[in-house]
Amino acid sequence: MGKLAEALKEKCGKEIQACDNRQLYQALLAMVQEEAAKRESGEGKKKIYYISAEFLIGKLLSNNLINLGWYDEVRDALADAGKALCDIEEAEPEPSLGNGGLGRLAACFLDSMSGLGLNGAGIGLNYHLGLFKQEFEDGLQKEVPNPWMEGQSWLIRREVSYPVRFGKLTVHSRLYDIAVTGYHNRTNWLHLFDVETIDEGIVEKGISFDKEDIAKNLTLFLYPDDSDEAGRKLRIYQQYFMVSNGAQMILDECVKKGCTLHDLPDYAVIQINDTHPSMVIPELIRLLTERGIDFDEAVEIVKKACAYTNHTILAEALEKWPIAYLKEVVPQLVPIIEILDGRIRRRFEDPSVAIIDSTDLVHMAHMDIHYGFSVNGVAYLHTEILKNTELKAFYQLYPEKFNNKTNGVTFRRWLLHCNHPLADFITGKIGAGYKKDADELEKLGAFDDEASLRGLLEIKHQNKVALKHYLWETQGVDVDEDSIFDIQIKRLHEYKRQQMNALYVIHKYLEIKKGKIPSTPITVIFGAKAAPAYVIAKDIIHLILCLEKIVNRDPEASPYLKVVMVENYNVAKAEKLIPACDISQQISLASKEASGTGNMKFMLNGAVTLGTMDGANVEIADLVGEDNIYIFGESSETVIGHYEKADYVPKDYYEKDEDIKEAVDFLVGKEMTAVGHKESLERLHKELLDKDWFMTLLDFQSYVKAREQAYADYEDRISWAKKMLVNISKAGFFSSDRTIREYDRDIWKLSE
Ligand code: 26V
Repeated sequence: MGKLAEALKEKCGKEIQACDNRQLYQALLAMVQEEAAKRESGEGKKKIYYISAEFLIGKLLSNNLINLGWYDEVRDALADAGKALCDIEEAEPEPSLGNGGLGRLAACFLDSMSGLGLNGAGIGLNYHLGLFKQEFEDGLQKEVPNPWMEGQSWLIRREVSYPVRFGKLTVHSRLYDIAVTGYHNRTNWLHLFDVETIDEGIVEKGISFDKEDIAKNLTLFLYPDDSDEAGRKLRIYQQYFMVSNGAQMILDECVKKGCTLHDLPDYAVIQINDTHPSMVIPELIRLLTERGIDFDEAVEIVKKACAYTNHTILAEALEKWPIAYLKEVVPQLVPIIEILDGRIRRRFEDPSVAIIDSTDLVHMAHMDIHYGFSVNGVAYLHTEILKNTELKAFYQLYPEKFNNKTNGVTFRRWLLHCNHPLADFITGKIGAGYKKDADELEKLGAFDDEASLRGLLEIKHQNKVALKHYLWETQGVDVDEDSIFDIQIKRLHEYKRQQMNALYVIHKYLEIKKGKIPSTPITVIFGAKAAPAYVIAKDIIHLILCLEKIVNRDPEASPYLKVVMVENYNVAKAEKLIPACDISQQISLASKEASGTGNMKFMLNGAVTLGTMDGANVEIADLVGEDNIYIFGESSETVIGHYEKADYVPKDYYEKDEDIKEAVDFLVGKEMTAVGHKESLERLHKELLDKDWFMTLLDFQSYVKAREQAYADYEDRISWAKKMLVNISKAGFFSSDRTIREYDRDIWKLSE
């Protein structure tokens, strides 16, 4: 019996065979935690603090086993006792501490920081119920709480607490840590702050609760509904609670290491992940002055320590808080923000760069740009748009602050863990070096002989069979493993254009009904949560659920076309869907998707992208070449031009194109209204015809054409497998290890 098997047996207090999966999970969790703590390292004077309102870390057991180098031994020891590690994984609840891309990116970054041995930590909040769990009821999304901390979890309670003052109310925090094991490297910590007075009992129907009772609700949910004033104020409470704790902790840690505070930038660099943590700037200034530093010097210190990442150009997502809300929630910051704003107004005439605008809104991003030393976008195109359009005035003031850091994903989770057959296949061809140095994947490109390509197809097939079983067991839908798996999984937002994908499904369905049968059957899979108050997004979910009913129940169409809407899409589901995908839908309106990271995960797992020239798709296209990607749609320049001229009229497209008219009108036709809610479908129909803010109809025909081309090309499996091979072999650039090295080289400079 191996060492780990012995240890596991001892931890369980009985034979492995005699334990159930839950007991084994808990024993393994405890063993991992002990080992992770041993690998903690305080090494490094300067430290990167990645502050983020979201860390979408996913399940941790298997990933930690891989990072510790324990995976194979534990899997084999369990197998010897008749147990399967994948069943034990099912016993682990998934923490849902993020909405989507931004939170998952933060988790990938932590993994890479530890894996590269960088001195770093994450700082965030410990939401008890996280993001809501999605259930489908009567064709609609229903939100229910998602408790994830029951029983033993990865959280380690620390004897660390800070006072955080909101006007007259002071709350005392409690720190919980989660170990971030590095791949064959050091352990860093994810610090999650919480309050002990949280009361899950105040949750009423669904996810509604008393938004005013701060001591009971502060860390109850991730981003509670901000469609009303109380919800928006609660967000400010959460954000300040996060940054005040973070700032106090950073100062304490630095002082312990010998920092005089005057030299804080030699000890700490703070990466502000979007604007949610922006109040860390005035908060640090406040704390530094409280500790005896002169105001002007405090401003200079903070300017050298803080760097800002922008993750979106959508105006509605760029946070602007009414100063009245800040006066109520964080009165101690308001005079500081006013001084910061005053200085900017005296320096620059242009009112568009002010922090507080003429309507008394505080522009959080403006504060970050003026009072931080770095501003980065998350993909080449996104950074260019920031410099030339959205943040042009700022770029002219501070060209030296702007830089690009194209996103990446951790290959430990998104290849080694989620796709064992593919990882083994690659190791068999090029050795294991790519696990540490993702650029080595390039070597795989040489294996384009027929036997290797058939090997790749076989692995994809195997993964499709696994997904078929999973979908059958979890949702009772039966999909054909020999069909094309065409997948769009991401948050639901109009700019991501799930509605365009749905219109294509309608178009295809109608073609099949007219007798035009696809050569290979098609399975269209969606997974998406909509923000609870985002009405049109929920209408789009309703549309997809209606199509699922109509198409799958139709005996004429369903042998050739299936629609699946995966319920409660989350990290664990992504890990099952991505390895099984043939076609990766990345169809946002050009200029709107800052980067996307799902696109990278799909490519790495051998899916071929069908996408617009948006976000990181542009870089994927550059790397794989036009034969290995399906690009369609108007360019970002054209789209930006339409917005500037306000000359896009969706009705023009509807009226002059029979296919579009037919697909759009299907929404309110008798088949749909027989299974769906008329009000919702009519609202969506009207939205598409009268507004279509994200120009679905503009790109529809070129989308159909590109999609048909992809399906036609799929018929030649060997040439398709070559496209898969190119995609995998060119994916090395999208390792978050590369991204993090660039952050360190250009922004953090930890080892200088
Ligand atoms: C936030 C909100 C909040 C208010 C309502 C509408 C709305 C719409 C979008 C957002 C996005 C927030 C920022 C975000 O998650 N950005 C994503 O960041 C990823 C990591 O950089 C990137 O890959 C995605 O393209 C980008 O959308």
